[in-house]
Amino acid sequence: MNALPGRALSSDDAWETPPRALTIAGSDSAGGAGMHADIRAFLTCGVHGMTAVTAVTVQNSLGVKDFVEIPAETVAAQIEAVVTDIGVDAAKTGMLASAAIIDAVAKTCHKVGIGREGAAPFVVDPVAASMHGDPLLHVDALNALRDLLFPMATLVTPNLDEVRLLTGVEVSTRAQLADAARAVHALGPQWTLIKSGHLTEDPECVDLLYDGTEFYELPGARYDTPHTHGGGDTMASAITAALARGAPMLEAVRFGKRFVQRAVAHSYPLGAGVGPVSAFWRISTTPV
Ligand code: PXL
Repeated sequence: MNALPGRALSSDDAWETPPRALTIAGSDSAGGAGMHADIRAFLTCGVHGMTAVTAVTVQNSLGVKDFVEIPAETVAAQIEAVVTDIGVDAAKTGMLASAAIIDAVAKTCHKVGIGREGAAPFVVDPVAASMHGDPLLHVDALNALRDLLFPMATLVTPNLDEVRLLTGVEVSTRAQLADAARAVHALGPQWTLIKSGHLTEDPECVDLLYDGTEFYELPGARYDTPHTHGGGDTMASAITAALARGAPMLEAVRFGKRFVQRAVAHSYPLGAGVGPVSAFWRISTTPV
């Protein structure tokens, strides 16, 4: 279970640079989701994490109160600064907030070699809203996400709300996941992962991966906890970390699924609302 796809980090590698991953995402002041979750997943997967911050949210466990966007040129400049100096083995997106930011991210990623035509795999998690339903993407940015980013993506990872927003396909049973996967795949990504966490009537949580030819079912347990804040971000980040370590897609997605399951099993309450999933399971919490 603990095995991580890709190259091993042993004590012999102590002075070796680990694989590098970039998250293009928003900050969550409560530390549960967004770039905070991404960096935690990267770290616990043995990957050096870098960030291009897109927005700063004002939130706690009860919801997102407000957010300010980072200027699109600054988002682009962050990506270019780190990739041209440090390099990148895989990248992912989270909250992108606006069409202007998506446009800048698409152009810059293309320029620096992130995405289907480039060397670095690109995981696009099409974050549209928080789990409380607070919007994290302007409605007029959906077209930009669909038209500019999806065709560049090595993998897209929508949940069922995002599938409905992006394609109009409604899913209420496990059997309909394949329709969702076909509809999302038609938007141009190389691989599509449909997450079924929102099928709460289903006793299991079976996600579906599709490459345009084959469907791969990813079975998993469904945990009875309200504390799932940051679950989608954590899964996409664990997949990105495995890709950065050189794992093939199927292995990386299977790893991401196992990683997020353990994180949900170790989720904890925080504040008066919804707590986060936890990457603590991968590290020791024994005091020094
Ligand atoms: O989990 C989606 C997400 C992504 N990014 C940020 C968030 C959230 C959910 O609240 O706040 C910044």
